[in-house]
Amino acid sequence: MTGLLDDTRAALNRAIDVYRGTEDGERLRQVRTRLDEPLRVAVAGRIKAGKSTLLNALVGERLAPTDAGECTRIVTWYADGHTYRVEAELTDGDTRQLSFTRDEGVIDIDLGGLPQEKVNRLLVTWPSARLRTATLIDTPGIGSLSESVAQRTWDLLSASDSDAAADAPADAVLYLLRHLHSHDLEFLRTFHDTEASQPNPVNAIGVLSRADEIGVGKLDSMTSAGKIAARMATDPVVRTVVQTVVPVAGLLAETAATLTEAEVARLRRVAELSVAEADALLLTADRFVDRMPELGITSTEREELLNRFGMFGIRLATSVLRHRVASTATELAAVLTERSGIGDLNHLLRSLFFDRRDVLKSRSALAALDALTRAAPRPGSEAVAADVERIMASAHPFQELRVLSAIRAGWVTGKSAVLDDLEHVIGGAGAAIRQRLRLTDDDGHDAQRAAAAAALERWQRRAENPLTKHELAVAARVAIRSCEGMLAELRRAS
Ligand SMILES: Nc1nc2c(ncn2[C@@H]2O[C@H](COP(=O)(O)OP(=O)(O)OP(=O)(O)O)[C@@H](O)[C@H]2O)c(=O)[nH]1
Ligand SMILES: [Mg+2]
Repeated sequence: MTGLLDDTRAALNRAIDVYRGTEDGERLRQVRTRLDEPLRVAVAGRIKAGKSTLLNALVGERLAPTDAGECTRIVTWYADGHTYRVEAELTDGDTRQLSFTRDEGVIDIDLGGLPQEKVNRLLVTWPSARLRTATLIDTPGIGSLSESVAQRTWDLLSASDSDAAADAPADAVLYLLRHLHSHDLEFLRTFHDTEASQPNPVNAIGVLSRADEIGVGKLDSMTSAGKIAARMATDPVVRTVVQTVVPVAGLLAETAATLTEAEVARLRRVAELSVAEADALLLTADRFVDRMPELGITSTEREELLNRFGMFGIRLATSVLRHRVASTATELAAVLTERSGIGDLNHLLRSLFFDRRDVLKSRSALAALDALTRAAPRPGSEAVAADVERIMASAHPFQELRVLSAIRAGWVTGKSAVLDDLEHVIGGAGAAIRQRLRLTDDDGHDAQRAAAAAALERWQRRAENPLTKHELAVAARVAIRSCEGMLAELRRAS
């Protein structure tokens, strides 16, 4: 894996020489710096899909503004750093430091009179262990937005832009999809069409967002959401754009991460009611705000609870408190986190993005190089283009990603069990050996060795079988290399 990063760095160094003295040379140095920076993950989706809330849940702090405010319409980067700082990058190239306030953990950025359309992006630097693994990019919702805002979001997500080296797109994307919004599929389709030659699920995860609202906030909402997400994940269009779809109740996860004892005290009042009384009170949001004034929580406090938990969250939290499954804020937070689905998303982020950091980083850098050599050829740039082509064609991780795309695009066909095995072996469900071989944490070294050897034999047989279709045979050869790689890694570890 270090080999890949080293090769990429060497290609970048050559390109920096070739473009020395030009504006592009400076950009390339930025691309090189970026190789060593945290992965950049963008959160994208339609307006009000719950992007900012989910971002906050991932960081564990209420950094991104949700609901109102002009800042929700500006692309905002959240990066780890030593100091708390907010910087605006203006469309004319200038940067300006902005002031901000923090109230109950919520940060509020003051644009200082800057018109929102003059701001290219905001960069929020925030000391945070979570942001050390990945820089998170909050994007304005796509759909019913001004063209320029939508354009900026596209630029961010599309690596094929000729200015890619300058605009530095994200390395990976979380797409938020909402149930019953046909526009979401439209959105995915458009994205797919612009990159028709290279469908690319490899760096994207789909999130069925606001999952608690499915089934109108009933206590089994998350179960229904799980079934819907699983179904969405088999949709051919969805599969060409994202690796998988997970349901997440971002609001619940955000609130769990930032829960206060005062909030728990208020919820306890409801939990102390009889089941019948509580059920009647929690029938609708309006009832919850208006009924039972004797409860000792004001209607403003009730509205705040609604904003923080949603109806599902209030029902769940009060039921958990009543049954003494949890009694403190810490205990309740653990239950809410568990139920929100954020753990599953974190797990996917790790196996599909963070464990593959080097591949995704190299991929972004090579895409930038490729775009530059095409857009601005100059003496020596053909050699750079040749470097890029050689690395892309020969590096095994890229071959794996290509096979994964090809399976998802329907180019590689075969029995579904065979394709499923293939996807796993090449790392489609995670790059770790246990994930590739579908083993559990209990499976030790010997079990892994045996499974890898069995997989190698299986794929060798398929590759050599004259009845295997050409595309599958090509994919099988990549799978063989993956198996050999696993065996070599296991030998080194023993
Ligand atoms: N019930 C529920 N509400 C949510 C969830 N996530 C977000 N919301 C609410 O949906 C509204 C929009 O959430 P945001 O996080 O601002 O959504 P966004 O996609 O960032 O919106 P824009 O940036 O304006 O496009 C807010 O009122 C949130 O409280 C969720 O998981 N469950
Ligand atoms: Mg937002």
